[in-house]
Amino acid sequence: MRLLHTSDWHLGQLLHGHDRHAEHAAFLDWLLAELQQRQIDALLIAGDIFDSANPSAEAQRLYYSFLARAGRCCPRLQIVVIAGNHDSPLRIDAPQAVLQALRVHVLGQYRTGTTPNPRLRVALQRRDGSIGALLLAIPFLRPGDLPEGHGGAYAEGVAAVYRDEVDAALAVREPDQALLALGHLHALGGQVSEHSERRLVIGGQEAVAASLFPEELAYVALGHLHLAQQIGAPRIRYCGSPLPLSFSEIGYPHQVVEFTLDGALLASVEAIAVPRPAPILRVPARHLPLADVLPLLQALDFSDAPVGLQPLIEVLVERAWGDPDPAATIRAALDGKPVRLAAIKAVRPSNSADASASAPRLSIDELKPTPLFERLVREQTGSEPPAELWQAFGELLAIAEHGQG
Ligand SMILES: [Mn+2]
Repeated sequence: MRLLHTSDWHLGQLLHGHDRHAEHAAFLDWLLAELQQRQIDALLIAGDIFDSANPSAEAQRLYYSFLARAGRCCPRLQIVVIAGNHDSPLRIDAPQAVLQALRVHVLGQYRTGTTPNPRLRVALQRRDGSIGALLLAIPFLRPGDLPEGHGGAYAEGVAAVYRDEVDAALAVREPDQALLALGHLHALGGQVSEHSERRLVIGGQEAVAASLFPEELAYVALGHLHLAQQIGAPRIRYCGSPLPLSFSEIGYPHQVVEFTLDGALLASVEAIAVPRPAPILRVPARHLPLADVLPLLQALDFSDAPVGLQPLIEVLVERAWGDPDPAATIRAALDGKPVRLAAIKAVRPSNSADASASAPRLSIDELKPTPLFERLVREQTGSEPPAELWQAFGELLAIAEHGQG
């Protein structure tokens, strides 16, 4: 059997206000062609289909038209979708009855109190129609989904659910069937991306140990971390997001993962690089003074790309103490170029005398709203906050500390 593992599409995502629709559409076209050419039997989608619990109509249209086209182009393909932490579990589940006809199995909500839950065990068919694998598809577990009795500890509750479900699946699978898992969680030891994955739980430990996945699981298809990586063993894997979802991810090898089964065993694993539909780059690669950045921007030479596929650019610039805001100059340098300016990141020059003089280490006393505010305004404008700003700040502070009115 040939299976394909993907996750973290984040359809509907905006990157600093720029929509990713055309990039997502290009990815899904590419994915369809791969499914067809490689004669994939099952596509596993490990959560974060959408970027938000309330995705735009356009994002939903992309998703449903992909499922419909996959059903037409690959008449034997089975698709299993679980909800991630960005998805609305109920929204993922809602079209279940209709999608069944397309051989698409959706699992949005984990129903509390039903462990082990037969609904989570999806039988995947071989080409001859026999059952070749039993897939345990466990959507992202919210703290409220977890069974009681773990003292409210999130990671332990998740581990208990997985243990029970794996045990139940082991009890019913036939010896020639592979046991697989599809999940959306943070595995201990996984490398997280800056400014990307939203934390699963606020406070407390959210990462679960990979020892959760016993040897009997031939492959564990995970979603949540955007960097493709294996956790401990080649059979336990994050396939990563197919597109960079922040500038911190532009150096990643974005991919989907094909794996094959020989009976109950994992036979091969192959990472397939996803072509990047639009260039995403930092200019320059590290912060430089504005005078050095401008010629680099002026030298950027991109041929015209269709709307929505133009390069996304983050400009890195040094801004010394008292320098004016460089944004207008940077925008002017890019004016007329076929690029999308996503962000300008300015930092103080690291080696200048004024950096150390103007940025002394914060003392504990300064970690209070008022001195922090004063310091921020001084850093950004080079002068003391004017009276009207103090007035507005005071009103906000009063509301924050004592509530409205
Ligand atoms: Mn994600």
